Parts: sequence; C-alpha cells; structure tokens
Amino acid sequence: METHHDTHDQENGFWNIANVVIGFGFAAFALVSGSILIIGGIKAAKPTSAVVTTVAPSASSGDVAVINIKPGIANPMSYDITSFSVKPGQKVKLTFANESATPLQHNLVLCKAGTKDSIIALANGMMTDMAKWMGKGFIPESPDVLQHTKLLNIKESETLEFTAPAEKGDYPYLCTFPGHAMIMNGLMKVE
Ligand SMILES: [Cu+2]
Repeated sequence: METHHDTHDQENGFWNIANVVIGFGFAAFALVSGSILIIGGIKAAKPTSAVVTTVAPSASSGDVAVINIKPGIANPMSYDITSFSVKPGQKVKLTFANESATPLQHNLVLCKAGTKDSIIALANGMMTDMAKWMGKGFIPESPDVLQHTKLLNIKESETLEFTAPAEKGDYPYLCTFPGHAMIMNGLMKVE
C-alpha cells in the first residue's frame, strides 16, 4: 500500500471518531434540554425542541422549487432548514452546502415517507464498521433512499435535481453520518 493512502486513512479515522464524539455530544445536549422542558411542565415541548425549526422561504423559478440547505449556525450538527414544501410531481433543485465553521462531514439523504426511524437506525448501525461505510459515503443500502448527496467535506456542496414524488406525504431527509441523524434531519412536505 502506498504511504499517502495510509496517511489519508489515518486522517479519515481521526475525523470519524471526532464526528461521532461530537455527534453524541449534541444528541445528549438535545435530550437533556428536552427533559428539562418536560420536567418544567411545558406540555407542548417535544424532546427535540432544542433544535430550532426553520421553514424554507418559498423560492421558485418557474415551476422549479429551489431549496438551499446548510448546517445550522447554532448547532452545526443540524440542518438550517428543517422543513420545506413542494407540490406533487414538481421539479426540485435542492442544494446542500456544507458551509460551517465546524469541520464536520455531512450528507443529505432523502427517503420515503415514514422511514425516518428506520434510516436513523441504519445510520447508527454503521458505527460498527466505519471504514466500510466511509467508503460508501454512509449512504444506507436501502430501497427507502430516494436521493442522496455524497459525503461532503467542509466547503463542498452538491445539488440534487429530481422530480418530487406524486404521492403526498412527509419525506424525511437526514444526514446519515453515524451519530448525526437523530438531530440532523428535516421533512420535505409534498402537499
Ligand atoms: Cu452530518
């Protein structure tokens, strides 16, 4: 094996571990914040209420829904847009730009309606073989995956161009880097 490959693998290994550690830090923070709100008797608060929900401004050029998503500013292990709406069969141009001060790798995986929990489980299960899944961009091997970016380093971006499903529903999108998906997710509402 060539030496520069070894170095690259070691760097990837470092970031794998760093990302997972940071991911669980944020997950723990969200859970604790949620618990405090519940103990405080705020009935409307959900356990994930530490994450600010942001609805995308409706930007459309012609009949194309143009959606631009980045990591959140307050929590770099979230998406800044956690919900957007498109029409059934509408053309969608969805850009995920990994523009963040925090050097974390992310992807964006759009999935079938109702599969959020199972995709989160698949993503977290990848932790047992980080090297294998790193090579696959942490994209789950599941028929529930509709669209996905590659694993994006900081400053990288990718645009997905696709036709929205004909069937109305809430289609989850998640970052499937292990440890991220519990918080780093959102919904594409086809309505
Ligand atoms: Cu991520």
